[in-house]
Amino acid sequence: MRNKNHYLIAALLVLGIYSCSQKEETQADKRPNILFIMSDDHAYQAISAYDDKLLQTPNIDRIADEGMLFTNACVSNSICAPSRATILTGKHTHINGKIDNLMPFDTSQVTFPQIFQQEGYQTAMFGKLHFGNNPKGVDEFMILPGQGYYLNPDFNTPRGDTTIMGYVTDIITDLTLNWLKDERDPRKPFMMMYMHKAPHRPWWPNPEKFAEFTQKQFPEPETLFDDYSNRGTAAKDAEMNLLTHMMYSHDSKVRPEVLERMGEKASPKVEEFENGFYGPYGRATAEQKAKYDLVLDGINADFEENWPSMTEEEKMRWKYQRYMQDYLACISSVDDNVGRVLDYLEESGLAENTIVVYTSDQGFYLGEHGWFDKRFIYNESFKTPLLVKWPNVIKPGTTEDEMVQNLDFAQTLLAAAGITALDDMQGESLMPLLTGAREQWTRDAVYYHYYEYPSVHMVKRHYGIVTKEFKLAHFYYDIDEWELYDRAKDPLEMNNVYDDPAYADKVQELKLQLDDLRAQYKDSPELDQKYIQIYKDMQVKKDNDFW
Ligand code: SGN
Ligand code: CA
Repeated sequence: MRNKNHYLIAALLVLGIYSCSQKEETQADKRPNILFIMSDDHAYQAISAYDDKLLQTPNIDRIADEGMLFTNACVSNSICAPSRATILTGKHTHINGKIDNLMPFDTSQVTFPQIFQQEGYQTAMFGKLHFGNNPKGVDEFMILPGQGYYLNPDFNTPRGDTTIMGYVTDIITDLTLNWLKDERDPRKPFMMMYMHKAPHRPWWPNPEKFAEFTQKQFPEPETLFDDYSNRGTAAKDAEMNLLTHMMYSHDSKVRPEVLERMGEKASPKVEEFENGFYGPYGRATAEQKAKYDLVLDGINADFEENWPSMTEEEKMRWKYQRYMQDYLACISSVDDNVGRVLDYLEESGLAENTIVVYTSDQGFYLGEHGWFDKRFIYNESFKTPLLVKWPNVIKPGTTEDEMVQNLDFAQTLLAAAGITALDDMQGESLMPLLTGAREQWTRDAVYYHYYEYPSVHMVKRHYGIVTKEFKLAHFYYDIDEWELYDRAKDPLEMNNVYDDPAYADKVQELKLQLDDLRAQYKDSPELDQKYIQIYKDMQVKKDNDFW
């Protein structure tokens, strides 16, 4: 009996100690959770916290209302995989080696989720990585292979590949929510990367949003009919104009059969991707197709009837509206789904100790300068949305105009978690800005370098320096041209004042500062040449269809 009691007491003691230590662990690890939300090609012009003339995004806006909106956040190389490599490594692309979408990534490099994992965070990633490799340092992942599909997407997972039926934005959110609800280890803080494919081209909304948004008309940007006359060769030579490069079928969703039937009447003929329309539409089930057809029939009837009699200007306008209808409809789904996740954080009580970041891998042209796509150092693609909330740390409703970059994200998140960043990371922690210690922020200029040329959209190689007041860029490879923009006087960047004598001193000064930045970040003319050679060796062809 005595013995039995003895055992019972011992057992209770052990249980008590165990549950007590469990409790202590929960309470001891006060480090903040991180929810890093990133979409693909989401222009800041399409977030109502920045500008509400195109779209209302009440859920994304909540992050700014409760936190901070960065108005001068930018990327260091405006294209998908390079931006992701910079975010993951905290290094410029000429250092991490992923200078364009095609270069392989050296996976022996440390990516920041690995550091979080080592430091005791539970880590996960759902959605689009578009990196050529599976992620490292995440306890769980389900990612789209390559660009991924909007409808019934495939996923790579640690357990093999799988296909999930439905609309990609909803599915990525379901995966994220399920993990938060069922897989999260309450004893550990989490670092979750929730990354959307939308609104990447070819802009396929879900059927409901498609029906809703095709009923809308959107205001045109001031520079829709830009003729690039006061600029350099690069803007003129780029192949991303709505009228001349946006595709009828692939982009505007005119059925190939309709184009075929119209023949010359559908001119000017734009070169189409093979299977451009049937790529996404072809993945739909009969039931999904029936819903899309209801809307597609209307678009196609309108095109067939009205297009042949339209002027060039009217054609541009028609394409712009079709573009905005689909692009913004995709974002509207992202916004709804971000709302679902924010709601869950609130309901579960997690919100209080969770940093939420919303950003995109870069910005995008929504008809500004007559364009779609990105790549240029000009504002719409150089800048990227950045909204951050962190209860009790960031003052709600704050706007910050300092020059911050995707280069800074890794160091910022690590610093927020109290983790030391790697010495060779090249960004700066945004903690002084987030915590209101602005006087500790010293950077006044950022460095930019774009490489992927010659390739799809034909944006020439260039590097440059950007301050709050000026932007100086050097376009090279098959040209040697400089451009200077006075950001305050010419916010739409319509006039290159590089040769204007009034700016001669400014040019001198910025060139020196640019040299310093190149030296500081270990970029150089030799490296430019090295990457040109590697690109040639890879025999990357113009308009390769891989990406
Ligand atoms: C695809 C797109 C291009 C886009 C690149 C790179 N065409 O090739 O318009 O510039 O990706 O985008 S489409 O077939 O998707 O319509 S990135 O975001 O991956 O860098
Ligand atoms: Ca992108």
